[in-house]
Amino acid sequence: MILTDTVEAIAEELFAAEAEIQEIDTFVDRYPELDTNLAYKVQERLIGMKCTRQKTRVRGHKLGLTSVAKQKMMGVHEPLYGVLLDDMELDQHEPISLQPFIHAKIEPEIAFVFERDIKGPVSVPEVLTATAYVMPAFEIIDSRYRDFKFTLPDVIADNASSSRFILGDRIENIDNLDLKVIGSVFKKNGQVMATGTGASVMGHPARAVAWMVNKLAERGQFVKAGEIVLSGALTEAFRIEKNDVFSVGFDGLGAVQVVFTT
Ligand code: OOG
Ligand code: MG
Repeated sequence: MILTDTVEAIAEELFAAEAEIQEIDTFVDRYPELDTNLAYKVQERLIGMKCTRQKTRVRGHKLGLTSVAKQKMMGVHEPLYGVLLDDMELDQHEPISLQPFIHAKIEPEIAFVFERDIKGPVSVPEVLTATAYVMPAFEIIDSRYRDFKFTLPDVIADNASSSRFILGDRIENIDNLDLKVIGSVFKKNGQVMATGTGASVMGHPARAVAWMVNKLAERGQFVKAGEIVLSGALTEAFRIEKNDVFSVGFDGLGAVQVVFTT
């Protein structure tokens, strides 16, 4: 089979798995040609299908596996990136139904928005000076793969397990905030599940952003002004059960809380 057929077949299977809320087998054994590079091509094709068929648009980008906690949890020791779409955003004040998910998990993140386009090569200080504002955030991830298990090319193809995201209030002035040392407390139903600091994310969340921007540049892509970038979970992710309430509080960034139903 030629590579464009592989890309098309994998993207179709991933699209259907999400639409039908059905977990599927990973692809690396079935398509030995699926390496990281081809996997990003699948991701791009999958995003194209979603934009056309779901009439949605690109809203930003996400990083994944940028913390040791997440890399250990998933057994994948390299970061990756994916795309956020308009229809993935949920409101922090609306209860969230678990109906659309296969086996969703939730994780705390710091979100960035930039005042101008940023193209690689870019440094950490350049990312910070281009930042318009940051927000505390939750990401809901939902792997399309059986038992939430995958290799790096599989999870890249699956748009980095993207499913939904929830943003807190904006912090416009980050000059007096050191994102590296801010602490976060992640709670489920009032109980502390995990804590983290900005430094958990590749030493500094802006370093994760710079890493992605530089990777995007290799593919001729960039982050546009106004797009949202999720810099990756600070802690491990937790499985969401019906009626769970999750909150995350960050020093100096405020908090986000989300309530799930059935
Ligand atoms: C891959 C996505 C990881 C993060 O923030 O680490 C991610 C996964 O764990 O399913 O979004
Ligand atoms: Mg994440």
